Amino acid sequence: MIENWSEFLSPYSQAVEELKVKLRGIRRQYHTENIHNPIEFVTGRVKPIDSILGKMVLRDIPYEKLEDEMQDIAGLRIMCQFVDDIRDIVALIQKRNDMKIVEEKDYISHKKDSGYRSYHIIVEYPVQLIDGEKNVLVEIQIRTLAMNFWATIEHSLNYKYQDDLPKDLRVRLERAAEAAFRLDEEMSQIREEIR
Ligand code: 0O2
Repeated sequence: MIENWSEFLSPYSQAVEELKVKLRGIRRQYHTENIHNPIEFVTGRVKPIDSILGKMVLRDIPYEKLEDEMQDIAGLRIMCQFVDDIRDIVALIQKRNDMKIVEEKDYISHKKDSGYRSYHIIVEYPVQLIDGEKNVLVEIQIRTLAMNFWATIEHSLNYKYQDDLPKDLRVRLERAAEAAFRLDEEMSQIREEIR
């Protein structure tokens, strides 16, 4: 059992707040230097308690293993204009020394069965607390605006249907994901031609 949820979640909130500032700082620097900005916008959240509890049941995660096995209690999302921007952001995160990458999941080259595409990086991030340093896991999702458009709507539709969408609707969503990906490809090609 978690006796005090706000105490348990507090380092995660701190990690999210700090990383939002840092990632938005990178965005600002690109803007100031007047070079193509790979970051369109950044969002962050701490997973709501009911979602944590739901995922614990779904993935059979006991309380003792929550910190190690639930990698997305703290989540950051970076939205990019182009697929190539995602590679740039990944390279940028790989070079940083204020966080340690523990896992990378490339759902762009290997999309999920649902059609979902995004690049996920799980990092270990140290937060400074009054009783010392604590490493927390943070999931950074990097995706294009088109991938985000699809994922946001698919997530809310699935939520309404409690993850039990009829097969024909799932097939249509998969097709919509492909259409979003083709849109990304077309936008990249148009950009290349303009260049
Ligand atoms: P939230 O917070 O509501 O977004 P795995 O065991 O690898 O299948 P795991 O460990 O949960 O699953 O990690 P995964 O799949 O790498 O990342 C989970 C998060 O990625 C999800 O969080 C979503 O944010 C996003 N995601 C993964 N698959 C899909 C998908 O098919 N559609 C959409 N819209 N998003 C997806 P949560 O837990 O769903 O919660």
